[in-house]
Amino acid sequence: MYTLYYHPGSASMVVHLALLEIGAPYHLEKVDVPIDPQRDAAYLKLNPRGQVPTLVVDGKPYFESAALLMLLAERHPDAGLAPPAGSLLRPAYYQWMFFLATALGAVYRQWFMPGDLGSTELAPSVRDALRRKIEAGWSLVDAHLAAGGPYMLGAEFTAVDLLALMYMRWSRNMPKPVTAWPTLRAYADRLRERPSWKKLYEIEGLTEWAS
Ligand SMILES: N[C@@H](CCC(=O)N[C@@H](CS)C(=O)NCC(=O)O)C(=O)O
Repeated sequence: MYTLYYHPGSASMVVHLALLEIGAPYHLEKVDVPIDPQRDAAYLKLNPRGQVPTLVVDGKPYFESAALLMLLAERHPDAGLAPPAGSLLRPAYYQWMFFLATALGAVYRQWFMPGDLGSTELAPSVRDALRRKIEAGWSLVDAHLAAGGPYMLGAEFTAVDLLALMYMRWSRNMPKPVTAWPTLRAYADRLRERPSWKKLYEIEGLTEWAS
């Protein structure tokens, strides 16, 4: 039994999605963000950064959504979310996981949380630079899928697609949402048909960008 500390629609959603895809038993604990160090001292002991997600595995708490996703994929090989270690697709699996988490995930965080860059509102030049980085990331993914989809690792759906799906959703209110790229739009539509996505919306009470 896993325990997932989550906030609806946040970085925890990819971990939640993976648990649903795997069919593993889990317990949810909702966390209000930003956390209040006074009220949430107990949570800070689980996750010293005060962020979501935190996943408790075998009684120990861990953070970082992409790492948690890879951990779940490894612990449940029958779900087929990761190519086996040593297989031909394993290098591409690592490459895209880390690309998505760093070139997109970390930049989204700066876009949505200007406090990380020391201000309450992003300066126009910084905002523009972050927007261009995010769009460049999506252009690269779009070209990759157009050259050899339908999924990030080719023929088979994997955990990489779950991570991409969460980050694609985060673009929905940006100047150029992913649905503006035809290949990404078709990719997002394909992924949003998965039962895990619909179930996640029900459980987390999400509405926007359902399909
Ligand atoms: N790199 C981390 C980022 C986690 C993150 O930024 N979580 C956000 C929600 S999407 C959060 O907890 N924000 C509250 C805060 O930082 O105060 C991950 O992917 O797990």
